[in-house]
Amino acid sequence: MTKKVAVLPGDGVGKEVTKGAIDVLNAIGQRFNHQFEFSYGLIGGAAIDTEGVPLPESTVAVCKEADAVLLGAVGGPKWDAVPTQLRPERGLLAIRKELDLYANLRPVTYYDSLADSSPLKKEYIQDVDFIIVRELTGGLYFGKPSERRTNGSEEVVVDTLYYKREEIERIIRQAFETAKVRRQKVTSVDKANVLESSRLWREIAEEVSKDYPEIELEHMLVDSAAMQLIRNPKHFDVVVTENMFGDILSDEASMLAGSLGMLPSASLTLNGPSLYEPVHGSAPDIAGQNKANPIAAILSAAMMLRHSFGLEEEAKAVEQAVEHVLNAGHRTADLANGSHYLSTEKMVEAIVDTIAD
Ligand code: GGG
Repeated sequence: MTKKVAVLPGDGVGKEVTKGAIDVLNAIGQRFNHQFEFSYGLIGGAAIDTEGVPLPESTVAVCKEADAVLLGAVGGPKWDAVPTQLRPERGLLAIRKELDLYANLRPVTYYDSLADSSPLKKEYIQDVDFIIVRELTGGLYFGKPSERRTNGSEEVVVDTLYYKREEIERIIRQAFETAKVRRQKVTSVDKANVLESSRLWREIAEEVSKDYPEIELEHMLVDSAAMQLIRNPKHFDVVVTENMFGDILSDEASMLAGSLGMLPSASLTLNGPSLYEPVHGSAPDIAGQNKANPIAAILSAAMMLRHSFGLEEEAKAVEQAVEHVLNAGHRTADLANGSHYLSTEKMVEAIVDTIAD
């Protein structure tokens, strides 16, 4: 099988971790006799520096010609003074909109050998296994108006939480479809005691659930969900929520897995290429130091094999190789608790060698 992968390394550690994911895809190609062809595009600060915009048209074209997209990370203090509409993060939002990547799947998996890396006690986190299904192309991050104004002598700001019914329905349907092949439970997270958008969200969740009688649906307010994720994370199977709540809750949930460097994601569309990226950002404090954890990017590549190419055995081979190296005691700096750690490249090498064995 030959597949075209568009690679958007972005900024900071994005470049280092995407390189690791490509090495792993090539190792999978060798072992299972597939060919991955890589083409490259600029996004984020790297694109601002050379093209003056965070998402050049040439990058969109590279993505649309590919079977899937692998993205690193965007952002960094270098672009802090850039106007909001031109910030590196705008590139991320724009590519999501361009490719209609409405469903962001963020699995949170517990690795037994990483129990000591989490600030939480092993008894709370052991066997945690849930997935956050985050709506990715609507809500506060996209609603208009989003601006600063002066109202007489007052400076005011406005952001708009806007959703169409069909946007809510399709993400909730995705959550139920995801739950079908898991433990058959959906937790719909909202703020229905305050927000009108959440009241509609809840109504639609109830409507969609009628098509899935075998699946349990519960509603949870986002503040309560933030607490329950720490208090009783094993309670969750599939968590579905709007864009900003999902962004915040998944960073919180990463602590259950030991580090943000462990969380992969898939951003799925119904038509065209889907996109795969680590949940973490560009980590400017360690960029260029060969110190970043490449596992989130590598596990994102595994999600690409599964969701875009239907290569389940290959995806499992990557996930098993990651588990194997962690069980063997290999750690990057974020997981090492101050003791000896591997560089990004050495961690990639350990995973590639395991796949090749
Ligand atoms: N790899 C993900 C990344 O670069 N994250 C930075 C960021 O600004 N994320 C916001 C979001 O995911 O909505």
